[in-house]
Amino acid sequence: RNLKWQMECRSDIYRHNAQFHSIYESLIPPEEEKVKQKQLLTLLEKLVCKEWPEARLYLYGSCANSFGVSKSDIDVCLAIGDADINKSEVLLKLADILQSDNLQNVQALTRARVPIVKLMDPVTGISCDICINNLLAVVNTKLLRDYAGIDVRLRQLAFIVKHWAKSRGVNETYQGTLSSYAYVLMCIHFLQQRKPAILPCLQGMRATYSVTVDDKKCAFFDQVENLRDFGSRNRETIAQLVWGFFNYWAYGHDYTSSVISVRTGSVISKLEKDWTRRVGNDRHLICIEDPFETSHDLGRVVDKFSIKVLREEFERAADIMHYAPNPCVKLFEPY
Ligand code: 3AT
Ligand code: MG
Repeated sequence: RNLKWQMECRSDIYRHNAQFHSIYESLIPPEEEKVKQKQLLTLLEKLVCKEWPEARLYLYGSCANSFGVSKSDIDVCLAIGDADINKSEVLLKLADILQSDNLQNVQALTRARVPIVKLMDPVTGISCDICINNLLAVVNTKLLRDYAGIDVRLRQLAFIVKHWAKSRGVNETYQGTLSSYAYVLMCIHFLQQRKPAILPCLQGMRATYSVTVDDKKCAFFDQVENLRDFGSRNRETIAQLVWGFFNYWAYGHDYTSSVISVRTGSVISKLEKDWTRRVGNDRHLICIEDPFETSHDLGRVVDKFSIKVLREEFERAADIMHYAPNPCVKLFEPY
């Protein structure tokens, strides 16, 4: 009877794994979306160059970090060499230029935390946010993309986690839950911690890429095509990793004293970062260190109410992965 039970468990594991795989596949954006994004970027470059010939446009965020699901908006950064420009003026000017070229819903949000121009391109149907000189975001986009190039399980895990977070309403920074960027860092960190590790710590290796942005040195190993075998000694499947991820954030993480750090590939202490008490609005109830802006805690948006929501959601997800007969359905049920 024991053997029969073991066989049933094993077939369940295979079935769940196949289901997670097909959810992942269904979230990957089709190639024609990439083509349309390029088309819009080319149009924007043409318009911007007329006014600022030296300027450059970079894609960042999920359309460029390889963690974008189908039908995402695109994030664009306008890099104008001059650091002394008045961002609001540039944004208003930019909005003017775009408006007169048939782009729709053009809006300059000059007072936002990250000031942007929003627009919708009626030809491709793509919505887009353009910010100015936010080069740190362009560099962290590259770091995420490079990690994704090492082991496909990162992209699989992050797609499932992002899909879960959106379905459960815990991907809303204005409501005190976490950004997509924070969730991807949590996935990278988790895979750095597996035994054997599935991901290395790129910032702890010999730097093959190095730039200085806003006086911060951003350096890491980026020849990831040489790291394709890195995780091969670890044979964990995507279903096991999804379970492990939620289990860690539900029952394994020390919320009182720990900070997760992709930069060091380890867990570090709140004490060492001086993140032990509330300063202003930063409560540090869940601590996720930004890989480059190391004084920046991506969990700082979380307050005493939303931490409860988050932790209950992690526990719910872990318990579903453990006990539910059909975790792939239950996990993503709308809240
Ligand atoms: P979605 O698919 O749009 O949900 P995304 O990866 O585009 O995911 P966001 O729209 O939240 O994520 O952010 C866009 C990019 O901006 C991602 C990252 O490169 C940068 N970014 C976001 N939040 C922060 C932050 N708090 N600190 C530094 N960079 C950030
Ligand atoms: Mg985005």
